[in-house]
Amino acid sequence: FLSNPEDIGVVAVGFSGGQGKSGVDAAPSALIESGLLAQLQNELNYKLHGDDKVNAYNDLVPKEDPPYRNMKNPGTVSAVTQRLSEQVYSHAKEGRMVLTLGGDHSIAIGTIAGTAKAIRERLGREIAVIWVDAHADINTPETSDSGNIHGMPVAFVSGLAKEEKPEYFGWLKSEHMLNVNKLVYIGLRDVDAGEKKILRANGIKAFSMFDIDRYGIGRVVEMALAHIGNDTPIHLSFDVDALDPMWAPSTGTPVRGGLTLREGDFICESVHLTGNLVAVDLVEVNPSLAADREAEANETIRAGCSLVRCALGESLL
Ligand code: 6HN
Ligand code: MN
Ligand code: MN
Ligand code: MN
Repeated sequence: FLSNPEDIGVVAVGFSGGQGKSGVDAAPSALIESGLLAQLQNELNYKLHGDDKVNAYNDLVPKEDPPYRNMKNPGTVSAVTQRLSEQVYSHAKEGRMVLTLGGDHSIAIGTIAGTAKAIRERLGREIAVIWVDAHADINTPETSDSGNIHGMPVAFVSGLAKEEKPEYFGWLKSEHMLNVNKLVYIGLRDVDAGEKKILRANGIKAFSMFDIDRYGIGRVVEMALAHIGNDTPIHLSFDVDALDPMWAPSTGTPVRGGLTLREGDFICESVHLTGNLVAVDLVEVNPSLAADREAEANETIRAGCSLVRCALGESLL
């Protein structure tokens, strides 16, 4: 194991500034109230470290945060992800697997930066990232139509989007960065034209829903893991919108034609089985976006909990 098998650092990130819809900041408390951390502790026998109280990071929100290079809330997202990167780093450098409950997907700038730095220092290794999502989240500020930073985290953390100003992600240094050769996507089906160009130009490995229909989830996960290589520390960043809206309706940018819950769980189980998992993000659960609040929000929360438990080994017999 590349992390202590029994220790998990938990970071609950109540943050929605990477996109425009409120409610995604309420996901960590909803996941925790539904019993997720209790299950990890009591049923899967993990020792949990860190806060089960939710970070709101209100102290980091600047008085004014005008758009910069077309990005919305750039100062806020930069400051929050920088602080988050330090929190994740401090768990990962102790050898704990890190579980981050988001929040919108912009927070992956912080989680990946923190894991990458800690694993470089502790193991002298580069991490790999498995990004499970309907979207590629690799817009640069210039290619983005929306200006929402949750559509840009991969560009920043891989250095494809460059910025010097420390208050606008210039705090990201080479030790925080992800090598795009060690990135693999699963579940894509809504990729912007500018993002497709970026994926092609950089030869980034991506398995879309087409590939899943064509090869089946088993082969796709096998190919994804083969691309990363044996024995590589893995950071799993799971956007709940990778799942079909049938399973995860309460999310900010749902796209039909997605993964079944079983396919999502299978990805998580397979990553667990490698023994190389060092960090998991679960993001974009938004309990307030539901046509029928109770039922749809609860379904989405249940799906999110299932994914996390599978990544942490629940289905092992
Ligand atoms: N997410 N490609 C779109 C954009 O605004 O850049 C959607 C991004 C969605 C981000 O779901 O984490
Ligand atoms: Mn998404
Ligand atoms: Mn789109
Ligand atoms: Mn995403």
